Amino acid sequence: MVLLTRFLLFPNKTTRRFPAGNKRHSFIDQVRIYARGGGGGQGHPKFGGIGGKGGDVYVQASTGITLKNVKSSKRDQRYIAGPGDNSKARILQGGKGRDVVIKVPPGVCVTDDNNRLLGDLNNVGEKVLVARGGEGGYEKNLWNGAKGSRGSFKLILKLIADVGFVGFPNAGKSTLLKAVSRTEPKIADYPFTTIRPQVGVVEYADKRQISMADLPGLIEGSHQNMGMGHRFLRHVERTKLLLFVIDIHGFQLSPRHAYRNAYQTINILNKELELYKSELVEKPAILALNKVDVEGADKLLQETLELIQDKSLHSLTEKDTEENEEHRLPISFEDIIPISAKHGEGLDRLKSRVREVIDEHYEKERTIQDLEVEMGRRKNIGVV
Ligand SMILES: Nc1nc2c(ncn2[C@@H]2O[C@H](COP(=O)(O)OP(=O)(O)OP(=O)(O)O)[C@@H](O)[C@H]2O)c(=O)[nH]1
Ligand SMILES: [Mg+2]
Repeated sequence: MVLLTRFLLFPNKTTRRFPAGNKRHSFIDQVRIYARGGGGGQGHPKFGGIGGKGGDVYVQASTGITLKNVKSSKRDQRYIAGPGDNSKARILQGGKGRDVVIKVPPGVCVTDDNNRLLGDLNNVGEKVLVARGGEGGYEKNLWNGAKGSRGSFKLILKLIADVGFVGFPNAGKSTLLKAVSRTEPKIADYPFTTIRPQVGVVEYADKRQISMADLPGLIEGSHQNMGMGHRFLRHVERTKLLLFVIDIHGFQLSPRHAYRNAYQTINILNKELELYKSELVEKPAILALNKVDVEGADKLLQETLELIQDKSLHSLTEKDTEENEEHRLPISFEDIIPISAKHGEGLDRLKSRVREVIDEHYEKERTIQDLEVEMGRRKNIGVV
């Protein structure tokens, strides 16, 4: 979809095509696997011996690994644990079958084929059981070891970063990441330059670090997976703060598409996030209005700020105003900051506000968690 759009939109700019061949797809954020627990060993009816349990298959978060490693380490992606040992006259209790542990990077969530979540592996060492080994043979199962459980599973990587950039293509997200961190993302004057998420780390004077994820541009219909929207939207799920990066001059995907002013792009992004997952609009958010250095920005800035402040005026896209109204859960921005990512204007303020908002939010979360723990403890005391 994205590929096609770019070819149609920029037929003449062949010199800066995407990287050749597989390189474009080298970022793998989803792998499908098949896992089967080992069968239980046979029991020994004569001596009452019990067969060993079959091995289990786990997925575990580890360091120094990517989903690409997982994908390339095994062509068929079938993970089968070892069978339990049969009970023998000399060793009545059969040994347990060999476990298989599939190592994945932190940030992976594991679902079954029906997209039911089995586990979120956010921290190194956490693991989830995907296929259980069968029971060993004993009297109740007539000494026959049971088969292990089996199934197909998806390992889906959701980026973990403190801040996620949300914006239309060409808004200046990558330029911003480059300006505030040491990352060197690709920047160009055409939409969909960023085709995979990239995380940069912003370091403050006191060495505090905050990670920021530059995400590919979203478009109208991203929530329905237009332009691979789901692949990109899911990466904002785990961020603590959304940073809307908006081109104050608006956006037009191509001459065939409608022009959207800055205010409209904010509303469309709001809607896309909400329709993808309504919890997303409850995340703390900051609005950065970019490209204030370009001529005409002052007037546009003033107009946009007025529109944002005048909540009764929802001048959305004419075509789907009703739909938007129906779904709208407006994001309330913690702050609105005019910036020029290219020339560094407003970036110090942006950086310090990002930090403050994260800290405020984190403090709040911790207090609630502390309270819950505290209450849990009290409850326990009551019960005991
Ligand atoms: N004048 C001006 N140009 C900017 C500013 N920020 C970004 N640009 C330009 O806008 C164009 C797009 O910038 P990118 O950083 O690639 O935009 P992006 O949001 O990452 O775009 P995608 O990756 O396609 O989603 C580039 O030509 C940048 O140089 C700014 O503050 N002022
Ligand atoms: Mg980009």
